[in-house]
Amino acid sequence: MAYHLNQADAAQFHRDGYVLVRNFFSIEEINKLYSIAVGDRVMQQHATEVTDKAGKQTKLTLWYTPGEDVYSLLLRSDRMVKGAALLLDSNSPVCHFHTKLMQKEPGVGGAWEWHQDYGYWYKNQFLFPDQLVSCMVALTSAHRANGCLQVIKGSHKMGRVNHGFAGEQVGADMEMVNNALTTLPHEYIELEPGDALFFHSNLLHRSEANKSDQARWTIISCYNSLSNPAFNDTTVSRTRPIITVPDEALLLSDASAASETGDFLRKENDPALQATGWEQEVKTNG
Ligand SMILES: O=C(O)CCC(=O)C(=O)O
Repeated sequence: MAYHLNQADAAQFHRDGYVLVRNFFSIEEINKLYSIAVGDRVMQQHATEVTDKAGKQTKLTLWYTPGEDVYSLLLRSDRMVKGAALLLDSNSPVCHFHTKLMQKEPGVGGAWEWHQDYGYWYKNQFLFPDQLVSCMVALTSAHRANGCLQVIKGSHKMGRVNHGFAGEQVGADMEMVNNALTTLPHEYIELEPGDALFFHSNLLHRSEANKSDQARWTIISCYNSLSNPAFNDTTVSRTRPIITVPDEALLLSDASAASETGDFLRKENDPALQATGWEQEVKTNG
């Protein structure tokens, strides 16, 4: 039986800005997904490299509309969508903004600078940060050595802080980050495959480069409520309630790799990335 988030989880999320669920997906489920992901040609073709402040690159593949592939069976699963529904500040249906396959490769995978996701999504003109939530699911172990996520616990309560440039990334105003670091706990979120971290769009987070010889791969799905319009965003999946699949689907179905017809990130259409000049500098593989 898959675990479903409950009111105690929601209370933790509202207090800390995140809730960590160990073994949210089983090892069998993650093994199946990860073994497809590492050989997924379409995912690699649509991967994008993002340069951090130190000039290191980290790789991700981002897409919007969920389909029938193995990743979609994870992000559309009852446990994920109901979890998001419980945490979002709205009773309207849950939609899928986007999902990213994060591929932080051994030795080369770069850092993510301190930011709030809403630092990016404000530029898409989403109205309500409380109606946006992300869920990171670990596909490999994520430890300090290979650049696990770090968060400032409770920082979602600060509201949105200003963001500027940080390499090709959007980075939070470091004066406010340092203020937060002197006031709130700084946590390293170490994950094992199958662990899931739901986090608020205003939670300050970062991660370091992968200096180890172990890959650090995760999948991050971002959900919004249908009642949260984005006035500077042309993507469509965020306006369509997710059609959920049973929790068993990921394991039991003949799930496939990504489809050539998927709607992957097109940087020139993404206001958050345009604002950083990303679209001119980023290198797309394939
Ligand atoms: O993968 C990571 O380490 C961080 C990714 C991240 O911060 C993001 O996608 O917003």
